[in-house]
Amino acid sequence: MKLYVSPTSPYARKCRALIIEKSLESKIQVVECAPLDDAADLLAANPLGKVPVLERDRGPALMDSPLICELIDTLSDENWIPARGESRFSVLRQQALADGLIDLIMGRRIEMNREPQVRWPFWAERWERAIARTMAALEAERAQFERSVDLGALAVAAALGYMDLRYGEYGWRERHPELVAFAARWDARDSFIQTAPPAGA
Ligand SMILES: N[C@@H](CCC(=O)N[C@@H](CS)C(=O)NCC(=O)O)C(=O)O
Repeated sequence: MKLYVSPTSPYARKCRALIIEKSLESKIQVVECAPLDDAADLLAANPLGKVPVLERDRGPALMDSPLICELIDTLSDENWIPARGESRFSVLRQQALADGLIDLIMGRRIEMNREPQVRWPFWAERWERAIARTMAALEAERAQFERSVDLGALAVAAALGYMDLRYGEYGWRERHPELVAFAARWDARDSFIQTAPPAGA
């Protein structure tokens, strides 16, 4: 199988880190690409033109990182997504919050990268408020994931890494010091060291 990624994509990082955590590197080849270049092989695999996308040996390619992580989780016995019950929904909910936080950071960044005269402050401010609410929710709910080693915790850690990469000026470590040790534990894992965004990205 082939996983198309970009080196800075936090959604792709979730999938790449999960592959490493589950020692599946020999089953899935990671292929780097630049989604904004609209390469033919990426568009053939994913008409949305987004990474990550997983090209399988059989069956259509899978897009959207939560779906790809579900597939990856089936490839070995050690489960990173509980099979059923409330714990399953808790992990998937943490992933949804984390992915939603990434969506907000990305939306804000796109807005802030526009020329000042075509920026629409309504959106940047709306996303900033949602980011602050989501960070507060993660801090309040940290007991549900801070000691866990599962996809929910991995996704939250990937989102915090993306805060560092694209919204460093928010200063999440100063505002939410209770989350610092959690992030540091994940940053020290081999899966996060190997998938860290390139310097200067
Ligand atoms: N919900 C998707 C989001 C994927 C996504 O937005 N990927 C970005 C890179 S971080 C992308 O490919 N953007 C290119 C584009 O929007 O055209 C997921 O979880 O995989």
